[in-house]
Amino acid sequence: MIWDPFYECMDPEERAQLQVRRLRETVARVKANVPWYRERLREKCIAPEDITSLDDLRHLPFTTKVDLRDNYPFGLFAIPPEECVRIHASSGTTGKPVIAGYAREDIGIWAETIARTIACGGGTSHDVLHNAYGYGLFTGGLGLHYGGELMGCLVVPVSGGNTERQLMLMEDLGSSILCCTPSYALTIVDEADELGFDLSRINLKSGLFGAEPWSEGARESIEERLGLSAHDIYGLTEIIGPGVAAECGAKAGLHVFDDHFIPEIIDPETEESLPPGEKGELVFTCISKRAFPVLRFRTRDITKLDYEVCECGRTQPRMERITGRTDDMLIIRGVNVFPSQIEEVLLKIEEVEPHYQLVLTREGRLDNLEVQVEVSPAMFSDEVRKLEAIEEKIRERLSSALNIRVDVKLVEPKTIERFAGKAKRVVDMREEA
Ligand code: DLL
Repeated sequence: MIWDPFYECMDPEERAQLQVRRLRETVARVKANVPWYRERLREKCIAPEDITSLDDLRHLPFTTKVDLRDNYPFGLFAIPPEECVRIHASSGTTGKPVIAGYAREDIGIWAETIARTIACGGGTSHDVLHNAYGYGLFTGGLGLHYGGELMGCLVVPVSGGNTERQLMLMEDLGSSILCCTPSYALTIVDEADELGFDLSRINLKSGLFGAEPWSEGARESIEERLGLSAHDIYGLTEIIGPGVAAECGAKAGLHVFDDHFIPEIIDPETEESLPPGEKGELVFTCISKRAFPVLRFRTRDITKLDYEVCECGRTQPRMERITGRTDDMLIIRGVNVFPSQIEEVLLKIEEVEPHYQLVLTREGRLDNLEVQVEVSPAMFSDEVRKLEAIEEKIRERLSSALNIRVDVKLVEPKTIERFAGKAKRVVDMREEA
C-alpha cells in the first residue's frame, strides 16, 4: 500500500513546482523570524523572491551542527518556543544537544511521513506495531508512535530494553511489525537463543530498522532469524526525526519524502552540489515545517541519489543506504575506512557472530586498528589452531577489502556489549595514549 499516492507518486515536474513554492515561503519565513538566517541571507545577497527554480537552492546558506550549537537552545526556531507543542533532542555524546522544536502542524507532518514509512515496510491498519525505539528526547519512540496511530495500527509503546519481556509481548500480542535499531534486532535474536526461546513463536512480518548504519549482511541475518522482511528507515533530529526516507518493497534505496525535505548531495570539501548518481554528503532543506525549518543542513551522512521512478510506483527519489558519516570515517595510516565496510566483511564470515568492536590506538604517530569480533559458541570450543586459522582468514579478507593491514582478535561469545539503542562500535583510545 502507498500511504499518500498524491504526493508519493506525483509527477516530478509538478512536485518541483510545489517544492519551489514551499522553499520560497520557508525562506521568507526564516528571513522574517530568525535573525541568524536573516544575516546569512543578507551576506549571500539572496531574497525569497529570487528563488524561481530548484537550482536556486545552491545559493542558499548552509546550516551545520556547529551553527545549531551556537544558537542553542531556541535561536533558530521560526516561532516563539511557547507556540511549540514538543521538543526533541539529538543524542550528542559531548556538550549541549541540538534541540528541535515542533508546532502542532509539524507533529501532523511527522505522523504523515511516518505513516508513509510504515506503508513502505508493508504495514496497514491491521498491524500490531511493536515499537522498541527509545521513548523520550530521542525521536525514534514518539516518532514511530504517532505515525503508527495515524495509520490505525495497534501500537505497543514498549521502548528499548528488557528483551525477555519484549519477546513475551511480541508472542502474546501477535506483533507483526518490529521497530528498533538493527543492533537491537540482533540483540533480541541473541537473547532469544540464550533464553531457549523458539523464535517461531512470534509472527513478525516486517521490521523498520534505522537510526544507525547497518550492512546487507546484517539484513540477511535479521531476516533469516526473525523471519521478516527488514526495511531500512532513515531520519535525523535536526530535520524531523525518523520519517525522512524509507525503503519500499523493492529494496533499491530509500524514498526521500522530498515534498517536505529537499535532498542534495555536495562535495564535503568544496561544498559544490554534485549531479545525481554521485556520492557525497547529504544535505537537507525543510520546506514545510513551521517551528524549526533548517536550510541546507549538512548531515555528514554519505550517500547518493537516484531520480529514476521506482518499480513500486513512487516517484520520490531514492537515497542509497548510508555507508558512513564524514565524521565516523577512520583514517588508518592515511587510508580512509568506514566501520560499515568492516561490518560488511565480518558478516560474510560464517564462524563469527555479528558482534564486533573497533579499537583504535596510537603507537608513536601511527594509528592502529584492532578489530575484535566474537566467535560463535560452537567454534569457541575448538582447538587453538582452528581459531588461529579463522583469525587469519578475517585478517586477509579485511586487508584485501580495505587495503590496509589491521589486527584481528577473536573474543569469547557474549563479551562484546549489546545495545538497546544505537550501537557504539568504535572505541577510540588514541587520546589516552
Ligand atoms: O536516529 C532518527 C531515527 C530514529 C532514524 C529511528 C531512524 C529510526 P538522530 O539520533 O538525530 O536521529 O541521528 C541521526 O543517525 O544523521 C545518521 O548518521 C544516523 N542514521 C539514522 N538513520 C540511519 C540509517 C535518528 N537508516 C543520524 N542508516 C543520522 C544509517 C542512520 N544511519
